[in-house]
Amino acid sequence: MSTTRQIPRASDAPPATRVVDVTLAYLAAEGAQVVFGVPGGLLHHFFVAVEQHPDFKLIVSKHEQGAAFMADGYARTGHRLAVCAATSGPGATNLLTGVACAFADGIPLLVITGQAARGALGRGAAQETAPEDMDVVGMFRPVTKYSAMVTSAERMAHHLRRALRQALTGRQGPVHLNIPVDLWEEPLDEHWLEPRSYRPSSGSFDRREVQRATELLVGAERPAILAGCGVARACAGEHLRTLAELLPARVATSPAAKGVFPEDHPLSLGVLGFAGHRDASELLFGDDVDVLLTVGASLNEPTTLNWRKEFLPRDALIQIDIDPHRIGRNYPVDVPLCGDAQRILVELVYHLHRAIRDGRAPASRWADAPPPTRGHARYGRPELRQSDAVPLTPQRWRVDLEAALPPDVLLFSDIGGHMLFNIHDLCLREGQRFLINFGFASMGHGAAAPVGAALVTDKPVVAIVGDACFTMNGMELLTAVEHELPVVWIVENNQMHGIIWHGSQLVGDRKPMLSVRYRRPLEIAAMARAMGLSTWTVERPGMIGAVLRTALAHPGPSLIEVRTDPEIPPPLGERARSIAGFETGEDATGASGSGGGEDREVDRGGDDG
Ligand SMILES: Cc1ncc(C[n+]2csc(CCOP(=O)(O)OP(=O)(O)O)c2C)c(N)n1
Ligand SMILES: [Mg+2]
Repeated sequence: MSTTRQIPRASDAPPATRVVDVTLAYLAAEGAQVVFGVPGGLLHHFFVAVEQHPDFKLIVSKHEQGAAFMADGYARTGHRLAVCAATSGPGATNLLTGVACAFADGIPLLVITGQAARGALGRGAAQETAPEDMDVVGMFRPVTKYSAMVTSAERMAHHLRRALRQALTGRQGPVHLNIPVDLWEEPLDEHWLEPRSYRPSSGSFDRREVQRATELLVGAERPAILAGCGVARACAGEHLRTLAELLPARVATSPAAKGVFPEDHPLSLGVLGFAGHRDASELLFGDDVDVLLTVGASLNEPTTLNWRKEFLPRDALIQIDIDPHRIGRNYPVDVPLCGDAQRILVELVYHLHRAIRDGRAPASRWADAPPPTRGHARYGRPELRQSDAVPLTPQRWRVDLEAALPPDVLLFSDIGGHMLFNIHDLCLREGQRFLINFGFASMGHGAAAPVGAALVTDKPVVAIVGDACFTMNGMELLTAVEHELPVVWIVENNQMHGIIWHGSQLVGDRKPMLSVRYRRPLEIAAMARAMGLSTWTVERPGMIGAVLRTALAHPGPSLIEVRTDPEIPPPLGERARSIAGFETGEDATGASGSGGGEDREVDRGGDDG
């Protein structure tokens, strides 16, 4: 293994002899050559170096939160590290929500913030956030895997390696380095660069436990699988499918992992939990399943509907997770498998093939059982899916949309009632991906994150966003216009915070919260046109398919405003029941013996479903 490789640089780049050059060389070695951020005096040298480097691209967002969301979209889509950067003080604090989202979902980001010069710290320097005062390093600590201030040029490479190792090893996540402004141009000679010289590629697992899991799965008559986001993070969708088909086992996904198993597959039960499907809950909360395998699913409240104890199978629970803190966290496990989902699934499939070759046919009896429901009958309120009413029902335009979504689409969803309709009323097929910040559930992610995604993929990027989410980070559409990025935003305009309006009628005193309905109509398409996007407005059934195809064929970004009936409630019922459970202090786990709220406070591991 080489530890003395020279820093790679383009022939016309300045020699890598300063702190800033070494930093960029480490980022290049990790394949992170796009930096998202908003410049400012205390991080000036870094931004200048990024802009002038021929191999890097600087994307200046409209708000630092947008930069963090874009970096998140870039990392989620490209399965690699992404970088966001902001000046000290307000720039850094504006990043916080976006970084927290990445932390909750296990997305690897390097967050770089500026700091006053070392000699000026504590003396009232402009925007200083020294450890003894506003302490920006402390602010980032609870939302990152590592947060540190670098105090000398000699320590820079050490901190970079440590931060990158943390960000990209085990359960991934954001890390933060705070750099005093006088450090960037200091001389530094650094030769240690190859990622494999400072971090392992991926976690291992216990082979004996894999063999036990194989035995249980081969012997199961009613095996089932719950797939979570860990499957997408580990690029293990294909391996999951192979395993499910070999057994065969019926498969549900968590809400956030929608689509990691094709939802039109004969073994698919759809989504379990919040806004999920009846087939999934009847099977996984019923008493039929004898062996249940969970893969990269955190078994959080939305998926298990407040940790219902009926989730436990009759004979054995096998849990695969890269994060040891989640194994057995909410349900007692019979076979714990800690490690990378893809590697473990490869190993399981290998052992299964051997068992079959040795004459042991899997005992699964699903082939003789009635298949899971198909077509409109799978969904709640099928009559609204086929409705020709104007204003449009949220279900009907999604039925039309589904038929026009490209087979390799990256479909982002923002947070709100529209997210629940997306989870419930769309059927995602092989090759289509669903991306959502479900762990922290911050509004506005769907407006900004697709910009980062479009910079790292050639696949079509479509985002479904609510009108209130659009008003949070919609200015980032300008960033897409400036860089001519081909994202199609579909804004579902119901003229209000729909999930709050409908939710308020299900909890507490059940009175609708009037303030969340707009006092004056929001003209989304007009706002987007003013920003330079091509726009369309959809108000009738049967329109969205042709409009989407036109928008996708159009160069640069575009926006489709869909005007829907605000009175149709999203599938919120289960969530309302969960909240009611919290209010009465009810403990639904019956397994862990501790309340969900307390659990989540102690465990900083985040929840990406
Ligand atoms: C930053 C942030 N603030 C508040 C919330 C709580 N919240 C969740 S969804 C929502 C309203 C979403 O409205 P809209 O985007 O119009 O979607 P709709 O529910 O109407 O489909 C609110 C206020 C949140 N998740 N994130
Ligand atoms: Mg709305």
